[in-house]
Amino acid sequence: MTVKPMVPFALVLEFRSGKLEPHTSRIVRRVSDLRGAFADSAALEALVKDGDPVVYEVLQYDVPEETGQLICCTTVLHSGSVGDEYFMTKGHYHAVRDTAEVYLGLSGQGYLLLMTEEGGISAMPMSAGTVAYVPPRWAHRTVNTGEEPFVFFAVYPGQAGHDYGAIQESGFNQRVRRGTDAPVLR
Ligand code: PAN
Ligand code: ZN
Repeated sequence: MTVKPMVPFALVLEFRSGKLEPHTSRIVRRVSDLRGAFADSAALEALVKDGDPVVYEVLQYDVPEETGQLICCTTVLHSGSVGDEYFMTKGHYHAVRDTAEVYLGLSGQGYLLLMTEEGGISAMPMSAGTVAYVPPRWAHRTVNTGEEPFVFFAVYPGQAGHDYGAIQESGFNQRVRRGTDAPVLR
């Protein structure tokens, strides 16, 4: 069997907006796509009725989903909240658990929440210039705690895949809420 070699390529990443050109896929997640993720489901349904705003977008340059490849993408997580809980991503484990990921903060601010199936727990604040390492086996979710979009770039192994089901069933072991003067992490 002959493997067709890939051609090198360069992409243009706009740090402030997270615009990645070219990209081959764009995922848009609205409040209605995050049913079950936020504690206040009545507040969520009210937002869905009131226009179902976009919570985040992911721009990705797809390469073959196989060992040896690296996938590059940006996430633009908008500012907002459902009840007193800040807008956040669905969160996932990688389907192939032994795969890591690197996040690079580009603009805005937020938190990266992490947990393991054995009850491990971690949270790190992120802003422009933060390089966060997600080790293999750690589920990860980001939260926008600022008034501007929270934008970050990510690189992860081609074979990783995404397992959303485990988080949908068990939930995440941390939440970030709007406090009187600062975000409250619990
Ligand atoms: C990121 C995430 C992205 C959206 O690219 O996929 O921020 O979050 P969800 O996938 O949890 O909806 C990543 O971690 N990729 O592996
Ligand atoms: Zn990931």
